[in-house]
Amino acid sequence: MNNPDPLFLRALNKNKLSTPPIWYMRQAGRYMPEYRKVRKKFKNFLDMCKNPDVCCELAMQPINAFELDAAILFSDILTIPDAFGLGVKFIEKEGPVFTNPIESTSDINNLIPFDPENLNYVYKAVSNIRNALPEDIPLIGFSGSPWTLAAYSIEGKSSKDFRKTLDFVKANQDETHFLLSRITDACFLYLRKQVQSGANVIQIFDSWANILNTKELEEYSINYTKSLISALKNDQVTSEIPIILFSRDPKCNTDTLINTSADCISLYWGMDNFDINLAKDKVAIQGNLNPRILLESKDVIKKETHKLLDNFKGFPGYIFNLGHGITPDIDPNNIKYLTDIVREF
Ligand code: 1CP
Repeated sequence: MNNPDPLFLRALNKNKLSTPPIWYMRQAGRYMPEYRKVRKKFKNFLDMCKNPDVCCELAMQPINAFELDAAILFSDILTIPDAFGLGVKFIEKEGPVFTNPIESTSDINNLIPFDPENLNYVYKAVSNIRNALPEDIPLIGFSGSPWTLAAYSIEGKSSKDFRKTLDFVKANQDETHFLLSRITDACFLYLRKQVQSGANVIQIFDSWANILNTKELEEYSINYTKSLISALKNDQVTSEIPIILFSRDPKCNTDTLINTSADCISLYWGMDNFDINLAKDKVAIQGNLNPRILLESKDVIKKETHKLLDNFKGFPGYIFNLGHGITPDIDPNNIKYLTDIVREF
């Protein structure tokens, strides 16, 4: 990318801007009719992710529809567990289901080595999307956090409380640490390859940080996210790439998130315990409109969005986004409306 100064990268560098850059978590997805049209052609969601041309088309859909300031790779965080041989399938209305989840300590000890080449389809999608994008629109590559990937791998599916995972972790602490370090190494190699293929920014999704108490969060999640970020910051290929950390409603204070050395913290909605004054000049901030607001009237959307923008006004390095992903029930016209009112503010 030759343009020195895309708005999104300026915000990630903690510059004060009159208009924030805008992108949305799950900006490509089921709420878009053009997505559903492509999705119909594939029975298994992961088969669609394994087609780099289709991933490129899907990543471009929200850019073309809403002229957003950043694109995100179209893929999924569960590509890594799939590459570890855990057999990830997506079942309609149920979500991801693993055919070989981690059920015992021997499953951890017998895990096959992670080969980043098994995910060549992802790197090809990255380079296709980078080639399709205008030069001044950065591309975000991503992975799950080690903790979130371990939680899915042990639970074997999604869950409200990940009870099975938490029981397993308590009973097998050393092996869990071994698993987390294996996944951390895999995330590093995977993200490095994404950057080599054209990703300009990295986002790490710790979507299940919320199920851990403060002590567990530090021990099983933050520690490994920190090592992943440190490995990326110390590698020649990735050292200059801004890193965004999304941690879903974590039970920790602001400094704990800042001390991960992420360049930007992506806030879950309603994270009122996060102190933006402490974050100022240390990290950029992304977020955090409650996506449910987008099911309300235009008046409510405008009122809540203005409230949020007032709150972050003048913050050096503010990126407009939602507090979590766009859900399938959201009307794309409201995404257009939201984008317009943020730019007009
Ligand atoms: O059938 C379908 O059409 C599948 C719907 C879908 C889509 C569009 C899934 C299944 N994943 C995705 C794409 C996706 N996932 C992207 C790229 C698209 C974009 O953002 O524009 C990204 C970045 C993700 C990341 C992802 N996958 C996360 C982290 C973000 C978050 O929402 O917290 C997580 C947790 C997943 C797992 C996942 N993927 C899909 C489902 C149904 C789930 C399980 C969610 C759960 O446990 O409740």
